[in-house]
Amino acid sequence: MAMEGVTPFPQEFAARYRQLGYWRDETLGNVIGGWMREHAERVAIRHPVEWTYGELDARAGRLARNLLALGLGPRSRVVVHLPNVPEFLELYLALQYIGAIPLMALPAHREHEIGHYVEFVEAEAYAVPASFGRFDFLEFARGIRSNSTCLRHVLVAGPAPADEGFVSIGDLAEQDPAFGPEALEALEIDPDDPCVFQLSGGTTGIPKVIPRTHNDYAFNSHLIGSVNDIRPDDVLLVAAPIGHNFPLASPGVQAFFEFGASVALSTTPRAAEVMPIIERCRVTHLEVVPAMIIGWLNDEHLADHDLSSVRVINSGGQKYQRETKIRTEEAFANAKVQEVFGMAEGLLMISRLDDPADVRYETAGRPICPEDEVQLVGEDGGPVEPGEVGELICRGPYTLRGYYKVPEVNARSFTADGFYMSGDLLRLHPSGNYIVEGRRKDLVNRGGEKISAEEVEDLLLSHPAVKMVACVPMPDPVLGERMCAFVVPRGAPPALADLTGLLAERGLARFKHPERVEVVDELPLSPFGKVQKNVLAKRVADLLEVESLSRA
Ligand code: AMP
Ligand code: DBH
Repeated sequence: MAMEGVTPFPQEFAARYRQLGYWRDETLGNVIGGWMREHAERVAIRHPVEWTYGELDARAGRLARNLLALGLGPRSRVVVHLPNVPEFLELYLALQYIGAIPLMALPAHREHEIGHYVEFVEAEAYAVPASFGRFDFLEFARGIRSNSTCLRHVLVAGPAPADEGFVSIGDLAEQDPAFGPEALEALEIDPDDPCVFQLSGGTTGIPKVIPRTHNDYAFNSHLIGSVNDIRPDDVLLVAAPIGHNFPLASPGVQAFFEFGASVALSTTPRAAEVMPIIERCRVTHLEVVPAMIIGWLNDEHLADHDLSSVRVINSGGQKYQRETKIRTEEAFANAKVQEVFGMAEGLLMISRLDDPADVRYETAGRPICPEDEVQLVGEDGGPVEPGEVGELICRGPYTLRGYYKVPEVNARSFTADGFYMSGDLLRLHPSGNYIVEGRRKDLVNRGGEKISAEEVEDLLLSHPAVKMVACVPMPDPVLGERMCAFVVPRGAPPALADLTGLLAERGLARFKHPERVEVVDELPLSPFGKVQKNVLAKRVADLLEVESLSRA
């Protein structure tokens, strides 16, 4: 029986994906467990600890059985709110071994997001770091737990406080479990169940949860791993939030583990911390968003380190300009840039390392699987002429058929025949690759992190000085875009700090706060009465241009 709230793939599609050997009907836990045994003597994690596959697996196995003893098991939901620490990996494996479903929160998420996710997926456990940066995660977890009707356990990376229900992940990975290994073998886990809940950057007031199944997720990382020139002695640097689909599985940690290669974890993307790791661990692969690379290219630490080990740079999440790609290849002299056009919903496009330089520089690549069905459609839903810009719609063996538990959103996010409507505007290049031209969806792409305008507008409307509001992207040389709020005031116009003060109070993650406010008498409306956000985006872009000219 399909899990409630999860839209299954139609029978005939599932049968075809099986017949083609794409879906193996193995749980992700079994697949990963197989790699752990196959590569037992090799190094799995190089930084900040050095663990072999054998050690990582032994820890994850004990943790898994101790989690069973806590009452977690197949289909239990666990909100994972961890930075790039080794505990993330042991917990991810352990949850896969017991068929529990981690929801991949970002470290920057706060009350507004976490509180919602915990209740929405009815999480039984919540994982936080004992300490990380200046934010008090333990105090935060106490609040989340006391407000929750479902949460029973707080799993802590680092020492756990004495509070009831708080346990240390490291302790559970080291203590002798009550159950033997046979307890894991006896579990019944359906490979068509979700193995992970990814988050959509999304466009709705409430962020959407993406169920990725065991069958589809194992296939996803396997296939994209096969076009990344991964060799057993290679090392992947993980500096973006590890739970995100890109560093986790596109190709990410999952594909590197399949090859018996290693990962090096950095809790920050700052050049001062990352460059020494690249040098010391002889990192071969980077997975970055353009904003990260641009930050590095402008950082003095780059020149101080030997970066000659880097061969492959996957960049995704946001458009990566040709000039930046060229500068990147100058800075990392032995590396090729490969652009990934990805989405937590599934479909992955990538340019190939042996593509002509022009294709690698100009395009975002092409789908990784022959069964990825990709169409570019016009406003009327019909296909556009080759070479014309259209909205990307897609379906295939690792693309979701529905968001979790939101039938009304699904009704407008998918076509009648199950294509996911991405909201991205693309054009086909004569080489058969795609060029990203823009998007139709209402979000701001801030350095690869997507911010739903509606989510922020909904909160801002509760400010007494805000009568109407429209949040739009404004250009930024490093992040690509930042958010500007156009506000029609009620009474005295609010300052930016008034708005961000309210958002902070509501517990909205900081990266979603607008960074500029423009007070206006009215919002421009289309003949249908819809706010014309493109007009506002153009207006703020022009303002920025004038301001930069007057500074020059
Ligand atoms: P999400 O649905 O939150 O996983 O975000 C996926 C979205 O990120 C895509 O639908 C695109 O809008 C954007 N995106 C991902 N990769 C790229 C890329 N290489 N170039 C431009 N946009 C991208
Ligand atoms: O932006 C994304 O969501 C993304 C980008 C590159 C992604 O999910 C991925 C690769 O898997």
